[in-house]
Amino acid sequence: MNIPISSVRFDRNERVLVIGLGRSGRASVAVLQPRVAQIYGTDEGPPSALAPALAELEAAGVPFVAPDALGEILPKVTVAVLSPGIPLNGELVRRIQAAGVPVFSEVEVAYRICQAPIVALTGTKGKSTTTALIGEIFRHAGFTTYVGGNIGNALIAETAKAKPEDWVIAEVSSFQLESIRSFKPRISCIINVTPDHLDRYHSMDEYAEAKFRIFANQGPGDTFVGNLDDPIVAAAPGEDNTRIRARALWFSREPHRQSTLYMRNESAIVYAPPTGDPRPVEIMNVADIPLHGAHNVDNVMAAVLVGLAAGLDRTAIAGAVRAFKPLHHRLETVADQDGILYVDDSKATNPGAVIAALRSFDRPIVLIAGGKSKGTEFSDVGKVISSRTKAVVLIGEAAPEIAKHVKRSNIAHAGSMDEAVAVARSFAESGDVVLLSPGCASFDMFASAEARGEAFAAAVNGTARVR
Ligand code: UMA
Ligand code: ADP
Repeated sequence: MNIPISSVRFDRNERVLVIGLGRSGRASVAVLQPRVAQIYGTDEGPPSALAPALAELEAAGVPFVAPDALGEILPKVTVAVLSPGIPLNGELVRRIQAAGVPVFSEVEVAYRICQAPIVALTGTKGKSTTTALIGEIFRHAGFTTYVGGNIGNALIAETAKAKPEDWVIAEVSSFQLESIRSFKPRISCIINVTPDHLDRYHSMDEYAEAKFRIFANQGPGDTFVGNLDDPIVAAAPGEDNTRIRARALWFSREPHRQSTLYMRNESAIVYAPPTGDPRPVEIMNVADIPLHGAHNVDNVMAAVLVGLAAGLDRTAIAGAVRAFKPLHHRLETVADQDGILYVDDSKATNPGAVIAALRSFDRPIVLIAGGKSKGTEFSDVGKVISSRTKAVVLIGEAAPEIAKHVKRSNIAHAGSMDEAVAVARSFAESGDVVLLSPGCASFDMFASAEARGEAFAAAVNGTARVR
């Protein structure tokens, strides 16, 4: 079957196979079922884990086809929608492609059905914080705004609701970008590219290339916003400066000839308009940012520059930043007991995020780190742990590997979060911070990074949190 992929419109001509029945796949089924001629679902997960998804499909009258029975339906399928957690080069996807079925990521489909302009943001760390902040900025400026994607709620469910005059703010991961075709955000943004997911990518180059797909389809009417201080992002335009066809706007922590937005004297965020009156304009004071750490100034600058690129009012932008509430599990203070601050940074799932977290405190730190490694090196973070912590309590599979790179600091090991908190508490004194910033995935001990953060807060407070 040879279908011109640019013409797939997800209408009554399509018979769709949804691959993966987690959040992304189930949302795809719900949004596409009323639009297309036929929809099927498949998933490689064990039946026990799939029970809720199968019940949902059955109630909606959507057939589930086990991966080994796909041969029977593939000749009828015109397009497949892929969940981000399923690798593009895995056996299942290759079998579907070999049958002549084009495979699109859910984000591509979300784009094809979307009537509103899209802001798409990627990066290794800071995506959710910055995406949520951009959402608040557009809301403050008076737009009906839909926020979704890797942040948790599938993008397709949001783009399906948006009207042409609204905005959609999308957090996109490298996984989601791997199988886009025509996805073309009005504004794209890359905040940083540091080592992560090296259990899925062969090299940093391959990982960065997946992120760079965010601007691949953009043209002169679009804007790219990038972090000039990040060497990989700054190199995105390529040696001959032709890879980014959109208008490129940069932000940096120091004033720079190329920067449209920068920090002045570490105290103010300043806009240097790229067109019109070139006089710099102060947007806000750094002290008014309600988030810890220099990395969050990068996140704020990214969000502010996206707002400016969309032509939003400067006062509305600054007001939204000042009113922003930090997201859960990102340097979130969960208790202040006997002068010891307990901070949940469970979403720090790669070494770069731990470095950013350790640099955010000017008080002695007792760190809880470890979990399931994603194939990253721990030597750089080991040096920062050695210089900035008084003790580190290691948990999970990566504990021995991290321990190898820690010098000088006290090292302890724990088999559970309760034990880790008890040991950390024994090292801490009034004026210290006990920081959970794992630098690893959670899946060796917990169902998710969120569950790990909840376990930390419960161990600290002696009880589960009620939200
Ligand atoms: N499955 C297979 N084969 C596989 C892998 C998974 O059949 O090889 C099946 C599983 O049995 C399961 C389903 O696929 O039933 C899960 O799909 P999924 O892993 O894509 O997860 P979803 O629940 O659909 O959530 C996805 C994103 N997950 C991943 O990218 C791994 C969520 O990002 C996202 O919030 C959600 O869509 C809505 O957009 C999470 C994530 O960990 C937070 N992202 C990574 C990160 O932030 O580092 C990239
Ligand atoms: P993501 O969605 O990319 O995982 P989040 O906004 O959820 O990013 O933040 C997750 C963790 O990453 C935070 O708890 C913090 O430790 C770290 N972090 C956030 N922003 C940055 C940044 N700009 N640079 C480095 N680390 C960051």
